Amino acid sequence: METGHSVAINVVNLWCAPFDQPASDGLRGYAVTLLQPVAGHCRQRPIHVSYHVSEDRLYSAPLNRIGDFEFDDDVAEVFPDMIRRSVPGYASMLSLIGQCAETYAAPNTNVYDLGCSLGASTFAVQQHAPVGCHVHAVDNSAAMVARLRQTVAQQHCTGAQQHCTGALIEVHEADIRQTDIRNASLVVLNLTLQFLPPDERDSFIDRIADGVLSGGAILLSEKISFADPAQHQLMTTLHHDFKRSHGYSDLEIAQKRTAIENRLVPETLDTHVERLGEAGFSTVCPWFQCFNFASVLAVK
Ligand code: GEK
Repeated sequence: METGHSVAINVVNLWCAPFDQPASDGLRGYAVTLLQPVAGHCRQRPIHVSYHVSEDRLYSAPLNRIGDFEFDDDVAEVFPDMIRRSVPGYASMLSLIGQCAETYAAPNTNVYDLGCSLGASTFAVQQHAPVGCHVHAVDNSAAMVARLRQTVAQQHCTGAQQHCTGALIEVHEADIRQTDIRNASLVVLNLTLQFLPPDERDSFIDRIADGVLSGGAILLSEKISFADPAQHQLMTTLHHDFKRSHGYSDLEIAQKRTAIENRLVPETLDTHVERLGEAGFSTVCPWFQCFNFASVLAVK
């Protein structure tokens, strides 16, 4: 892969494909190729935005005190590298989000990407969403939102900058629990529900379901737990092996685990499927699982 501003990788790959060579500033680089919709036909004209993302070394040195994991500036800086090396199947999840947007995102409706981080899912949606569809990217991390706003501005695809003829992206710094969901053809929760307190999840999903149009969908990806202790242990071991094979040391894995255990509370796949059914989604279909990560498509 060449370095520079015109590396032709698409928006799904961009979160997964670091440059092979370090950039001139010594940081590992990511090529960001955004595909500008042209006159309603998405994916016709690639535009290129480049920026650099540091390698995730946040837990590589021994820490005296391991605080709770926060989506702060340090995390936002390394986030694409962190998620690529931590979530098995992340690229597949993004790819299906794009495909679902093609199927479900409708003109004159809203699509919500709740817990958007740096916008990987947002851009996967936007590439496939039709003209007249509003893509709302919501996150309560100021560090994530600031970076995403910058990327969106470079892409010239906000409502304020009318160069874009496809789906418009609106970025909101907000708590997803306070976000009004209405006229939604698609809601994406890609690895976000797991960060809400478990006792708030039922009512949160109920509220989303109320805002989804008939025939609309929710796409939920989560880290999952297993009711069977042997299965849970096996999948946890394989997940840690995955992280090790992507360059994390045992110390990094252990310290990150301590930091995140109070913040990320996984539930079983059955719990998610039942909750979505009870919220009023008529077809609830797990479509993907890779070790202890799974994704469910639910259609209203
Ligand atoms: C992706 N979807 O790349 N309100 C708003 N945002 C929240 C809240 C909340 N209550 N709680 C957590 N977040 C992305 C990846 S990351 C997943 C999502 C991960 C946000 C939080 O700030 C973070 O940006 C995101 O949810 C979770 O497709 O780090 O494992």
